[in-house]
Amino acid sequence: MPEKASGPRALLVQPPVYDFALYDLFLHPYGLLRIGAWLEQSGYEVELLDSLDARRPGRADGAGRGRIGRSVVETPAVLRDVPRRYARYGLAPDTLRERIRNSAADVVLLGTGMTYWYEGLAEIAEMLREEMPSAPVIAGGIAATLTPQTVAEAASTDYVVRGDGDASGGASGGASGGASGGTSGPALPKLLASLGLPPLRGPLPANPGLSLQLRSARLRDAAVIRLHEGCRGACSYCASRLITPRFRAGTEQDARERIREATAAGITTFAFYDDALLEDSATLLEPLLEWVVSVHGERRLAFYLPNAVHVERLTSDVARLLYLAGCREVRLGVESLDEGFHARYDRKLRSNAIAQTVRVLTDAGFRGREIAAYVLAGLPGQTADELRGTLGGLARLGCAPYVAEYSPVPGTPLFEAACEVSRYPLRSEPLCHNNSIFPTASRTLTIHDLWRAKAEARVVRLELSTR
Ligand code: B12
Repeated sequence: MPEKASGPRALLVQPPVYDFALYDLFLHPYGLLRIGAWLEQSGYEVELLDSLDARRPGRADGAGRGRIGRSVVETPAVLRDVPRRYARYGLAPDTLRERIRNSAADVVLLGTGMTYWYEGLAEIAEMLREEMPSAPVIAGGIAATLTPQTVAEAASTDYVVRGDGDASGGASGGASGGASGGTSGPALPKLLASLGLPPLRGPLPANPGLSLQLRSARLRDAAVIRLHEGCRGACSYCASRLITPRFRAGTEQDARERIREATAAGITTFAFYDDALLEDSATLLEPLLEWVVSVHGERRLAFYLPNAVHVERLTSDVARLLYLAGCREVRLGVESLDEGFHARYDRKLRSNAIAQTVRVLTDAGFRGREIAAYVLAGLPGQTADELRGTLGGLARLGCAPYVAEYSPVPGTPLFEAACEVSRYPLRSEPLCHNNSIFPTASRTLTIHDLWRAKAEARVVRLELSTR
C-alpha cells in the first residue's frame, strides 16, 4: 500500500481516447490543470496522470504537436459502416493501472473532452474503482458539461460537475449527485466539503498549474494560454455558450504571468485556446503582444492559434503585433465564403471581409501557408457546390484551407436539424458526434464530396508551402 501523505491528496486524470484519428495539436487538459492549481492553492498535494503521455517516437515536432501511440481495437457496432480503423490512444492499460495503484489519492478529478470520447472515461473509471475503491471520482470538463448523463454512466460516478465548478465564475457551475451543492453556490468546493475533504480556498485561478503540466513529457514543449472565456457570438453550430454562458474577459496581468512562468521553465511555444481571442484586442491582446516583443524581442517566442480567430476583427495593428511577437500561423474562422451560409448559421462574416484580412496579414509579413482558414463541412442544408466554391475562393486568395467536418453538439441550436439529416442516432449515442465519421453526410453533401474537398484542400496547402 502506498504511504499516505499528511495533507489531502488529489489525482487529476486525463483519460485515454478511443477514436478513428487523433492528432495532438496542443491537446492539453487545460481546464483540469486549472482545477489542479485551485487544489494546490488550497493545500492539496496534486498528482497528474496524463493517459495520453505516449508520444510515438520520432512523431513529435518539438513544438508541442505530434502523434500519440495507439492500438487498433474493435469498432463499436453503431460505427461499423465507417471504413476506417478504430483505435485506443494512450499509455498501455497495465501502465495506467500501475500508476493508479501507486497513488495514495483521497479524491480523483477526472477530466472529460469531446462528447464522443466516453469509452476512455469508462475504461479508466473501472481501473480507478478496482485499484482505489475508497477514493471518490469527480468528473468535470467539456463532456461533463455538455452530456452529464452519459459521463455519469460511463464514469460510474454520482459526482459530475458542470461548468467550472465555481459559481462565482459562470451560470453553468453546478454539480449533480451525492450531497453536492446543486446548481447554485460554488459546486466543487461544496462537493469536496460534503465528501469530508478540505474546502477549496480563494477563487478559481485564471491559469493552469505549470508544475503539474511539466510532469507529463508530452506537455512540456508548449503552454496553452487563454485570454478570455467564452464568446459573445451565437453561432448555431457552436457549443461555446453552453460551456461558458457569459463571456468573461481575462486580464493582461494573468496572461503575462502565464508567459513569464512558462518561459522561466524553458517553454517558448504558446497556443491560444480562446473562442474569441480578438475580442477587445486593443485593450488586452495588443498590449500583451507589445509586452512580449519588448521583453523577448521580435519573433523569439512562437504563438499558434489552433482554435482560429474572427476574420473581421483582425485589424492591421493586431496582424503586425501577432507577426512581431512570433505567431507562426494565423488560422482564420472563415467556415464559408458563401453569404447564404453566414446568414443561416452564424452571422459572423461578410464574404468580402476575408480578402481584406488576407491583405492585412500579407502586409504584416505572413506568407504562404502561414495564412490558413478553417472551412466547415456538413452543416444541415449545406451543398457540395458551396463547399467547392469556398475552397476555390480561398485558393485564389492565397489562403491555406483546412476542411473541418461538423461535429453536432447537443444543446446547440443546430443539433435538432443535424439529427434530422444524420444516418446515425445522434440523440441517443454520443459516439456519433464524432467529426471523423462525417455524421451529417447528406444527398446535398456526400462523404465522397467531403473526401474530394479534403484532397483539394491538401493540394492547395502543398502549393502554398512552396511560396
Ligand atoms: C482548444 C480546442 C480544440 C483544439 C484542441 C483539441 C483538444 N482535444 O483539446 C483543437 C483546435 C485541436 C480542437 C479540435 C477539435 N475540436 Co475543439 N475545442 C477547443 C476548445 C476551444 C477549448 C477546449 C478546452 O480545453 N477548453 C478549456 C476548458 C475545459 O477549460 P475551462 O473552461 O477553464 O475548464 C473549466 C471547466 O470545464 C471545469 N473543468 C474542466 N475540467 C474539469 C475536470 C474536473 C474534474 C472538474 C471538477 C472540472 C473541470 O473547470 C475548469 C476551470 O475553469 C473548445 C471550446 C471551448 N470553449 O471549450 C472546442 C471544442 C471542445 N471542440 C469541439 C470540436 C467540434 C472540435 C473538432 C471536432 C473540430 C473539427 N470539426 O475538426 C476537433 C476535434 C479534434 C480532436 N479529435 O481532438 C467542440 C466539442 C465537440 C464535441 N462533440 O464534444 C467544442 C466544444 C467547440 C465548439 N465550439 O462547439 N479543438
